[in-house]
Amino acid sequence: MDRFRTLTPRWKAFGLATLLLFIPMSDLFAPPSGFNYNEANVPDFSLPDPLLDEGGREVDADSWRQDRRAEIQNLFQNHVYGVQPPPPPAKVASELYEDSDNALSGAARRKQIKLYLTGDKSGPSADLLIYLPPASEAPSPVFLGLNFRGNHTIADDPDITLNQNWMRPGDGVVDHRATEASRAIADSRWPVEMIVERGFAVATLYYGDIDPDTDDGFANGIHAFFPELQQRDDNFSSIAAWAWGLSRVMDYLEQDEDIDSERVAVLGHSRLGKTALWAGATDPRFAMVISNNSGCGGAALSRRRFGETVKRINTSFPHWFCRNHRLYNDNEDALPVDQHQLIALIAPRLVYVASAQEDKWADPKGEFLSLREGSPVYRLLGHEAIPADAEWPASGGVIHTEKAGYHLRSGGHDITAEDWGHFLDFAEERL
Ligand code: GTR
Repeated sequence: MDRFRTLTPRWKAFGLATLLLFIPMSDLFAPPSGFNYNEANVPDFSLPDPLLDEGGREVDADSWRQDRRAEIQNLFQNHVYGVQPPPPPAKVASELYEDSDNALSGAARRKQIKLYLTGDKSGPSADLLIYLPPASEAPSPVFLGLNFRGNHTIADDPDITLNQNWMRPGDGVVDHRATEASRAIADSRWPVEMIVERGFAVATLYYGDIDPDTDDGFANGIHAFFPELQQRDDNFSSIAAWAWGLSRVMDYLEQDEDIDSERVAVLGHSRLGKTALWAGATDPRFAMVISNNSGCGGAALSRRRFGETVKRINTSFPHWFCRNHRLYNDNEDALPVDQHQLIALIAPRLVYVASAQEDKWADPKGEFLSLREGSPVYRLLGHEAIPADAEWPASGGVIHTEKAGYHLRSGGHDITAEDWGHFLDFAEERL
């Protein structure tokens, strides 16, 4: 290993490429063993009906809006994601510290903003990076998403502030801090030029600015400001914290004249896709919600127990969900909700679920089914999402309807320019 470290980057790349030639494609995407990846072994289950309330009464459009929607949101809060603090009384404070209309060789305008999440300049802050279509006169619709490794990783742009906060280990991270070597490592996930060229802005911030992604007893990040929300079994989890942070960004976007805050699509990949869904469910200001490969605890139905399970996710990441969620380890049928009801909470707003064929760990079929099984609520409210008789499409398949989008990309767990192409096609027509 030490020898490998001393090689030049070019030799490293050559070595890795040669190694990859000898690994079969199927092994590259191989998910953890000991879990079910066979459709025939998915157990029988029945899903809780979003249109029957807790007392077993049928719900109509009025009672959905008045009672049932809140009932389901509370169930998710109590049993899955935990509570969130209320919005701070003083709205988020912000400082635009950089603005250039000549970013990415003139392809975009770039703004960098410090957001004070509790509205208090001595409190916690996050760095928001926004790319806008150049010379746009009208406010732009925007895709807002958290990123995994700092804003400086999303584009080949030396003027992006290098993140200083704690990070999980990985490329270009030394002693849990980003280094210059991590610039642009995630640029394939954020095709900024393509997005702004199609008239959309893109806004992003590092999720660890809100809460470091580690099981640390909720002692830091935004959690440190709300210790009283931890002494309970529906405690303020990390996913709830990241979602709460997205709502604070929305508070800011409502004040930014370059942004059309009625047209904000909140999106996320993987754990950040779970987060985008919960943010969309809890904050109706998001006009569109996009889950990319969000899997267990995101778009995938928990009762299918295909790929990652409730027990596994609560064991590997005890801080992501609230403590009550552990009651459902190996006990999914007892959950009072399943993830199709998370989709239902987004109705009648736009919702998009993207899956990848080889991403078995995330249960791509289960992601589709929860979108379809959440759709009766759209129909109740007079709209179409995914028709009840729609089948899971084959790899490469795309379904776009009035209110819902789904596609199944070939390949593995990732968010790519191809995924973005579909999001843009959908948003261009409907957002
Ligand atoms: C995995 C986890 C998934 C997914 C993923 C990610 O380890 O099991 O649920 O969230 O991490 O966020 O990249």
